[in-house]
Amino acid sequence: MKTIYNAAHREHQAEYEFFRGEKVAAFEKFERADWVLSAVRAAAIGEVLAPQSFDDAAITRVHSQRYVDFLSGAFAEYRSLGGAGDAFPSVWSVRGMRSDVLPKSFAARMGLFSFDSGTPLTAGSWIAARAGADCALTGADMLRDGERSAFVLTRPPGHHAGSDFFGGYCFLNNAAIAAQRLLDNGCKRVAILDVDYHHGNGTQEIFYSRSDVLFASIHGDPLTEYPFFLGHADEAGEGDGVGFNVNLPLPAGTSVSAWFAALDSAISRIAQYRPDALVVSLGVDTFEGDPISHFSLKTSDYPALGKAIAKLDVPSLFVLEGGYAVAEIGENVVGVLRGFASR
Ligand code: OKP
Ligand code: ZN
Repeated sequence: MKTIYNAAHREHQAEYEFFRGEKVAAFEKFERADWVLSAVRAAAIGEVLAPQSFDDAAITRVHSQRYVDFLSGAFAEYRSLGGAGDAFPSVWSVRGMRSDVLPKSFAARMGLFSFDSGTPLTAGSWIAARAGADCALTGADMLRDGERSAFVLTRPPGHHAGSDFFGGYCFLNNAAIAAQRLLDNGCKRVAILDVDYHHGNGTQEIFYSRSDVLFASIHGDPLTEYPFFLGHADEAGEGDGVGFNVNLPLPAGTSVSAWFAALDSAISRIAQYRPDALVVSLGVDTFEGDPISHFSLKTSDYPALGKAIAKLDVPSLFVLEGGYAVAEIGENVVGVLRGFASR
């Protein structure tokens, strides 16, 4: 399996994030991708390629133009106002307030286009995220050109970013951008399987009223786990999308066998959908040693995940999402990719 590597990921380096009122080292750090790249090279799973470049038009298929316009210039604007360090939102538009009027204030637009204060916007966030979208688009085109699978090795992750908001360490939704590209390249139906510990609220939002993308996610129950406000089992889609959104929330502390049972049910639903291509939002924060998550997969469990995905026998694009146990992230990701290849 070939890897498309986002070398620009290092441009995004958050100085810190907040935890219980304290500044702590950012969990979503550049070493994550470095470890995955070393593991991909050490396992010799296939060539490592640089992305092609694409116009913003491929991104505004899923993100709003006003969001892309804001985000691409946001850090420069922050600096021009005298902002020091990374930028954080501090005010949000909630129920009963307007989101259709674009405020002039920078602070107000930071809030309009985000849903948490846990996603530092740094000098290089746009460069890194934009290059990640190019990697996702390159991967989608590789499937069109006949590859059976490919791996998008990028950070920051993407699945919490929605059509017009950032959050959860995510700015551009790489998996959604790739899924839309697969449709634009001729696929009739694309499935997205999200196995990250956290619910992919951005991906769900983007495709919630559509039947041409099936979104299936296994994640920590939002009653107790981030992103809290989406990811419940009764969210089945709306309008044309009814029946094409599948959430399988599991309580924090869920056993490995219960997790794989949920995977089986997600995979059966995807098989029944008969997709022309599959995008996997591959977070390995389901790992027992993950510092911010509460499932208990072991390194030796990850090949079985890849094998189960391979049984679908559909061209598959793996896109890196979370995974914060830095020393094990590479081996866990490569375990999935090798399991897939060995089917
Ligand atoms: C992104 B992805 C920990 C706070 C956690 C956000 C978690 C985002 C996870 N102190 N805040 O889904 O892995
Ligand atoms: Zn996650």
